[in-house]
Amino acid sequence: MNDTSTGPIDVAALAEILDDAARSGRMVSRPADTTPLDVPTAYQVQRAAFERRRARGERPLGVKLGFTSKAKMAQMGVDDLIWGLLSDGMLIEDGGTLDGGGLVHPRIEPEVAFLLGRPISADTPPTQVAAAVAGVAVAYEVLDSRYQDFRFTLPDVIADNASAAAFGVGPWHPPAGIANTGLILEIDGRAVATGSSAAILGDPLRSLAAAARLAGAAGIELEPGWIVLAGAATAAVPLPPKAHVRVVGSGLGQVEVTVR
Ligand code: OOG
Repeated sequence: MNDTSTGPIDVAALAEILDDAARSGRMVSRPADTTPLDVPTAYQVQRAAFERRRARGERPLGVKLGFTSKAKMAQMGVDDLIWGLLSDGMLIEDGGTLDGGGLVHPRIEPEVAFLLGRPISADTPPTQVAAAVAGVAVAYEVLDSRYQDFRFTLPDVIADNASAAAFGVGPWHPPAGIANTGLILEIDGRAVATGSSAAILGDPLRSLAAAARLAGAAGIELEPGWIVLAGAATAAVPLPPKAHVRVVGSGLGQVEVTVR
């Protein structure tokens, strides 16, 4: 990105601060506390910070939706959907390990993921969105707000790439209805959150349509091979050091990760 300065906000400078915070696992102050950060500018910051990842060799791998369930909106005190960008550097292979030492105060949440077989954009008719899905899987997302106490306004969290830190997906299954799939999040063998994918906008396919619309408005077409994380079905749970996590989705198998 070249022209990243708008009005009083220095988009490139803010992107650098947030990117450095994510890399070093250090907290930074909330931009909206001191600057009139609005939602469109916050997405510019998010994009500029993601471009820094790309410049280091990370590859775009998809998008994530946030605040798609009432439980999440209530937990975080916000009232709108957000989206963020995923890279291959954030993906943890199933059964792999996550370096918790590099994170500020990680949380984890159970999700469902879509694998795209065809592109979708803001213009894709809603009836065609399901046809673009090549696979579905159980997934988790590790969130790590770079802000103190995991507290933020909507523009703050958007600038911070929707708190994205890491994610994992289980084995892909052929596209099937996942409008009411049971999800269990276990930490060290104990169920710590349970929910249904129906909590995700009534049907996670709506999340996929929203992802296409929101990313499309920012000039990004969702590409074949990309992963879309539909958003959490439950509130996020603190992720303790050395935890072993398993997320089970009914009919979708499981995905595991160990924190080291
Ligand atoms: C923002 C990200 C929320 C979800 O699934 O709702 C999110 C946050 O809560 O820190 O990814």
